[in-house]
Amino acid sequence: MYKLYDFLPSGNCYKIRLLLSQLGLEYERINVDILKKESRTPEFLKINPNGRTPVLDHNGKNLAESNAILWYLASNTDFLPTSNYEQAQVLQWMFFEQFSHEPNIAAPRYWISILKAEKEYKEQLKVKTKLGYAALDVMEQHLSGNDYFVGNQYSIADISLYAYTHLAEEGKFDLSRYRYIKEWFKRIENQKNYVSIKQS
Ligand SMILES: N[C@@H](CCC(=O)N[C@@H](CS)C(=O)NCC(=O)O)C(=O)O
Repeated sequence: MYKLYDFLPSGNCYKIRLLLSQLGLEYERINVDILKKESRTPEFLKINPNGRTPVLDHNGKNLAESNAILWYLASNTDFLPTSNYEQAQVLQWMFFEQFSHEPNIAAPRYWISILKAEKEYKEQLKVKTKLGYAALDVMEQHLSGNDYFVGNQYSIADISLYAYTHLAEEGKFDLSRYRYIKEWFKRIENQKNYVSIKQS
Protein backbone atom coordinates (compact mmCIF):
# COMPACT_ATOMS: atom_id res chain seq x y z
CA MET A 1 0.00 0.00 0.00
CA TYR A 2 1.50 3.30 -1.14
CA LYS A 3 0.56 6.77 0.09
CA LEU A 4 2.06 9.89 -1.47
CA TYR A 5 2.22 13.19 0.43
CA ASP A 6 1.95 15.41 -2.56
CA PHE A 7 1.67 19.03 -3.73
CA LEU A 8 0.26 18.98 -7.28
CA PRO A 9 2.27 21.86 -8.86
CA SER A 10 5.57 20.53 -7.49
CA GLY A 11 7.95 19.02 -10.05
CA ASN A 12 9.60 16.96 -7.30
CA CYS A 13 6.20 15.42 -6.45
CA TYR A 14 5.35 14.96 -10.13
CA LYS A 15 8.46 12.79 -10.60
CA ILE A 16 6.89 10.27 -8.22
CA ARG A 17 3.40 10.43 -9.74
CA LEU A 18 4.93 9.83 -13.20
CA LEU A 19 6.92 6.78 -12.09
CA LEU A 20 4.01 5.33 -10.08
CA SER A 21 1.86 5.62 -13.20
CA GLN A 22 4.51 4.01 -15.40
CA LEU A 23 4.96 1.16 -12.92
CA GLY A 24 1.19 0.66 -12.79
CA LEU A 25 1.15 1.08 -9.00
CA GLU A 26 -1.98 2.30 -7.22
CA TYR A 27 -1.55 4.83 -4.46
CA GLU A 28 -3.44 7.17 -2.20
CA ARG A 29 -2.66 10.87 -2.71
CA ILE A 30 -2.55 13.06 0.36
CA ASN A 31 -2.62 16.71 -0.57
CA VAL A 32 -0.14 18.93 1.29
CA ASP A 33 -0.61 22.59 0.39
CA ILE A 34 2.85 24.03 0.90
CA LEU A 35 1.53 27.55 0.20
CA LYS A 36 -0.57 27.16 3.36
CA LYS A 37 2.52 25.86 5.21
CA GLU A 38 0.94 22.42 5.59
CA SER A 39 4.39 20.83 5.23
CA ARG A 40 5.56 22.70 8.34
CA THR A 41 2.90 21.60 10.82
CA PRO A 42 4.02 19.54 13.86
CA GLU A 43 2.12 16.54 12.39
CA PHE A 44 3.85 16.77 9.02
CA LEU A 45 7.28 17.33 10.60
CA LYS A 46 6.88 13.91 12.26
CA ILE A 47 6.53 12.46 8.74
CA ASN A 48 9.42 14.46 7.27
CA PRO A 49 11.48 16.54 9.74
CA ASN A 50 12.76 18.47 6.70
CA GLY A 51 9.25 19.87 6.12
CA ARG A 52 9.07 19.12 2.41
CA THR A 53 7.09 17.09 -0.10
CA PRO A 54 7.15 14.52 -1.65
CA VAL A 55 7.09 11.80 0.99
CA LEU A 56 6.22 8.22 0.10
CA ASP A 57 4.67 5.99 2.77
CA HIS A 58 5.04 2.32 1.80
CA ASN A 59 3.24 0.09 4.30
CA GLY A 60 3.99 2.53 7.13
CA LYS A 61 7.64 3.20 6.16
CA ASN A 62 8.26 6.81 5.16
CA LEU A 63 10.78 8.00 2.59
CA ALA A 64 11.53 11.62 1.64
CA GLU A 65 13.66 13.16 -1.15
CA SER A 66 12.24 12.72 -4.62
CA ASN A 67 15.29 11.05 -6.14
CA ALA A 68 15.59 8.57 -3.23
CA ILE A 69 11.91 7.71 -3.75
CA LEU A 70 12.50 7.23 -7.49
CA TRP A 71 15.39 4.89 -6.72
CA TYR A 72 13.33 2.92 -4.18
CA LEU A 73 10.42 2.43 -6.57
CA ALA A 74 12.60 1.74 -9.63
CA SER A 75 14.88 -0.88 -8.03
CA ASN A 76 14.65 -4.19 -9.92
CA THR A 77 12.53 -2.67 -12.69
CA ASP A 78 13.32 -1.55 -16.24
CA PHE A 79 13.50 2.06 -14.99
CA LEU A 80 16.91 1.42 -13.35
CA PRO A 81 19.77 -0.10 -15.35
CA THR A 82 21.46 -3.10 -13.74
CA SER A 83 25.22 -2.59 -14.11
CA ASN A 84 27.11 -0.86 -11.30
CA TYR A 85 28.52 1.70 -13.71
CA GLU A 86 25.15 2.61 -15.17
CA GLN A 87 23.56 2.78 -11.74
CA ALA A 88 26.33 5.16 -10.70
CA GLN A 89 25.63 7.22 -13.82
CA VAL A 90 21.97 7.43 -12.81
CA LEU A 91 23.12 8.78 -9.44
CA GLN A 92 25.51 11.16 -11.20
CA TRP A 93 22.62 12.74 -13.13
CA MET A 94 20.30 12.77 -10.13
CA PHE A 95 22.92 14.57 -8.01
CA PHE A 96 23.46 16.99 -10.91
CA GLU A 97 19.71 17.54 -10.94
CA GLN A 98 19.59 18.37 -7.23
CA PHE A 99 22.71 20.56 -7.11
CA SER A 100 23.10 22.28 -10.49
CA HIS A 101 19.67 22.05 -12.07
CA GLU A 102 16.63 21.99 -9.77
CA PRO A 103 17.70 24.84 -7.44
CA ASN A 104 18.21 27.10 -10.48
CA ILE A 105 15.36 26.02 -12.75
CA ALA A 106 12.61 25.32 -10.21
CA ALA A 107 13.11 28.49 -8.16
CA PRO A 108 12.39 30.96 -11.02
CA ARG A 109 9.22 29.01 -11.88
CA TYR A 110 8.16 29.10 -8.23
CA TRP A 111 8.77 32.84 -7.89
CA ILE A 112 7.33 33.84 -11.27
CA SER A 113 4.45 31.44 -11.94
CA ILE A 114 3.41 30.19 -8.51
CA LEU A 115 4.09 33.12 -6.15
CA LYS A 116 3.62 35.70 -8.97
CA ALA A 117 6.43 37.69 -7.38
CA GLU A 118 8.85 38.29 -10.25
CA LYS A 119 9.62 41.87 -9.21
CA GLU A 120 10.42 40.98 -5.60
CA TYR A 121 12.89 38.32 -6.75
CA LYS A 122 14.52 40.35 -9.53
CA GLU A 123 18.08 40.12 -8.20
CA GLN A 124 17.90 36.43 -7.25
CA LEU A 125 16.38 35.69 -10.67
CA LYS A 126 19.45 37.07 -12.46
CA VAL A 127 21.73 34.63 -10.64
CA LYS A 128 19.40 31.63 -10.92
CA THR A 129 18.72 32.24 -14.61
CA LYS A 130 22.43 32.25 -15.48
CA LEU A 131 23.04 29.02 -13.53
CA GLY A 132 19.87 27.46 -14.94
CA TYR A 133 20.98 28.04 -18.52
CA ALA A 134 24.36 26.49 -17.67
CA ALA A 135 22.55 23.32 -16.49
CA LEU A 136 20.40 23.28 -19.64
CA ASP A 137 23.57 23.59 -21.76
CA VAL A 138 25.02 20.51 -20.04
CA MET A 139 21.84 18.56 -20.79
CA GLU A 140 21.71 19.75 -24.40
CA GLN A 141 25.29 18.70 -24.96
CA HIS A 142 24.63 15.21 -23.55
CA LEU A 143 21.43 14.78 -25.55
CA SER A 144 23.10 15.87 -28.79
CA GLY A 145 24.76 12.43 -28.79
CA ASN A 146 22.36 10.31 -26.73
CA ASP A 147 18.62 9.61 -26.74
CA TYR A 148 18.48 9.27 -22.94
CA PHE A 149 20.71 10.13 -20.00
CA VAL A 150 22.03 6.65 -19.17
CA GLY A 151 22.69 3.53 -21.23
CA ASN A 152 20.48 4.57 -24.12
CA GLN A 153 17.38 3.56 -22.17
CA TYR A 154 14.64 5.55 -20.47
CA SER A 155 15.35 5.54 -16.72
CA ILE A 156 14.74 7.45 -13.51
CA ALA A 157 17.61 9.76 -14.52
CA ASP A 158 15.33 11.00 -17.33
CA ILE A 159 12.31 11.29 -15.04
CA SER A 160 14.32 13.27 -12.51
CA LEU A 161 15.59 15.75 -15.10
CA TYR A 162 12.39 15.93 -17.13
CA ALA A 163 10.26 17.13 -14.20
CA TYR A 164 11.54 20.71 -13.97
CA THR A 165 13.11 20.99 -17.43
CA HIS A 166 9.77 20.68 -19.21
CA LEU A 167 8.36 23.38 -16.92
CA ALA A 168 11.33 25.74 -17.35
CA GLU A 169 9.40 28.16 -19.56
CA GLU A 170 7.16 28.88 -16.56
CA GLY A 171 10.34 30.35 -15.05
CA LYS A 172 10.94 32.39 -18.22
CA PHE A 173 13.70 30.16 -19.62
CA ASP A 174 13.70 30.25 -23.42
CA LEU A 175 13.89 26.65 -24.62
CA SER A 176 13.70 27.49 -28.32
CA ARG A 177 17.46 27.05 -28.77
CA TYR A 178 17.48 23.61 -27.10
CA ARG A 179 16.64 21.36 -30.04
CA TYR A 180 17.90 18.12 -28.45
CA ILE A 181 16.15 18.74 -25.14
CA LYS A 182 12.88 19.29 -26.99
CA GLU A 183 13.30 16.06 -28.98
CA TRP A 184 13.98 14.24 -25.67
CA PHE A 185 10.73 15.71 -24.24
CA LYS A 186 8.86 14.01 -27.10
CA ARG A 187 10.58 10.68 -26.46
CA ILE A 188 9.54 10.86 -22.80
CA GLU A 189 5.98 11.94 -23.57
CA ASN A 190 5.64 8.90 -25.86
CA GLN A 191 6.58 6.42 -23.11
CA LYS A 192 3.94 3.93 -21.99
CA ASN A 193 1.67 5.22 -19.20
CA TYR A 194 3.15 8.72 -19.37
CA VAL A 195 1.01 11.23 -17.49
CA SER A 196 1.42 14.99 -17.61
CA ILE A 197 1.82 17.06 -14.46
CA LYS A 198 -1.77 18.29 -14.95
CA GLN A 199 -3.30 14.81 -15.50
CA SER A 200 -1.56 13.10 -12.62
N1 LIG B 1 15.34 17.80 -2.36
C1 LIG B 1 13.93 17.65 -2.14
C2 LIG B 1 13.25 18.99 -2.35
C3 LIG B 1 11.80 18.94 -1.91
C4 LIG B 1 11.16 20.31 -1.98
O1 LIG B 1 11.83 21.35 -2.10
N2 LIG B 1 9.83 20.28 -1.88
C5 LIG B 1 9.05 21.49 -1.94
C6 LIG B 1 8.02 21.36 -3.06
S1 LIG B 1 8.88 21.25 -4.61
C7 LIG B 1 8.32 21.66 -0.62
O2 LIG B 1 7.62 20.76 -0.18
N3 LIG B 1 8.46 22.84 0.01
C8 LIG B 1 7.73 23.15 1.19
C9 LIG B 1 8.53 23.91 2.19
O3 LIG B 1 9.75 24.09 2.01
O4 LIG B 1 7.93 24.30 3.18
C10 LIG B 1 13.36 16.59 -3.08
O5 LIG B 1 13.95 16.34 -4.14
O6 LIG B 1 12.34 15.97 -2.73
